[in-house]
Amino acid sequence: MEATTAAPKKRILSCIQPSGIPTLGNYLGALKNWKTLADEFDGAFAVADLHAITVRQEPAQFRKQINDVLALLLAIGLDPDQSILFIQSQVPAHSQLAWILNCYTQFGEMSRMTQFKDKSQSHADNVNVGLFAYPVLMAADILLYQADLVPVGADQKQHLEIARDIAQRFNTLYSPTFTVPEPYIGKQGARVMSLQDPLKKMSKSDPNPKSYISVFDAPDVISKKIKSAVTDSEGSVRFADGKEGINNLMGIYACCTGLTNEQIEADFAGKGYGDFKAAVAEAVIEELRPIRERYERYSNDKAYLKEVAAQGAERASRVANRTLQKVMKKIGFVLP
Ligand code: ATP
Ligand code: LTN
Repeated sequence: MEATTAAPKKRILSCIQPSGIPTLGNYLGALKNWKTLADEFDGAFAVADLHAITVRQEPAQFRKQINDVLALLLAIGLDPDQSILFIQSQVPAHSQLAWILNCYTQFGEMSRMTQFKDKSQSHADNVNVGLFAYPVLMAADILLYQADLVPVGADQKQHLEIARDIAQRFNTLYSPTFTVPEPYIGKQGARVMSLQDPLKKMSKSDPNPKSYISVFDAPDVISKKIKSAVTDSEGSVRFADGKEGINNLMGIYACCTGLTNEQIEADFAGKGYGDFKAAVAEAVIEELRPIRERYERYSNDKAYLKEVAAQGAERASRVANRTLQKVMKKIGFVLP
């Protein structure tokens, strides 16, 4: 019989910051796809806790958020035996490579990052060097694993571009060392907007909790928040300019049910916003129910979370240290 050698799967890597409780926006826009990606590719997924300290975190709360996000990765169906699931700070190579790459990154190129400009305005009292160097740490995350693909939302495109530039620069200066990562553009990731100001994206760091749905919100809380979502005075469920509140709810509904805008418009022709909002709430509750139930199981099992993190850190370190050693050798460090 003819031997068949399957091409190795491409490596895909993504991370999420434990900077708050993830929202329906994080879920529909990013996390929901990760399970599918983990089945198709060789996946590595991390809780980017080092990134999260670029803004001040309260220690007890921070510890809880890190565990919660790890529990959430399990709850969305990621399998720690299939993918590498880890906590970034438990793999020291991230900090080590980030320092090295800082020395191969120009002040000028970092100064052009729009997220830095935005965040230094919204956290004007704490414009720290970490906030400035954040994209270099992200480049280290990606390059350590020789990731071929990185699924990112529009807000992270510029950071991925820098990771590519840094990789190419290092490869040219020494010899091929890093895989140059490509953005992974999956099927149209939903961009979920704030329920209170549909011109702004739904964000877990929004001071008004009515503006977002957390993936762990109980059903009655979800219903209340959707009921009080800002709409318009027209009263008809259709997708159109100037109807951003309704457009957003239609987008959420479409993501949860798989219906198209045309089908939604037909289903709700002649019905009011009350009926529509009740249907959206029901769809969101059903979409999040299994995630929340599994999350509750995992988040209460601290011993299991610890074990998953330890196993993930070990597997991640093996890959990451290999790259780090290569880099250090090329630069001329004396290795132990
Ligand atoms: P913050 O709200 O604290 O600025 P964030 O909610 O944007 O953070 P991140 O951890 O930076 O959260 O993002 C994780 C992933 O979720 C990213 O891939 C990002 O593109 C995606 N994402 C975040 N908010 C939304 C949203 N409202 N709609 C769709 N995708 C989103
Ligand atoms: N900066 C990203 C989170 C992040 C990331 C990464 C994403 C940190 N390291 C590596 C992809 C690859 C964010 O805020 N969404």
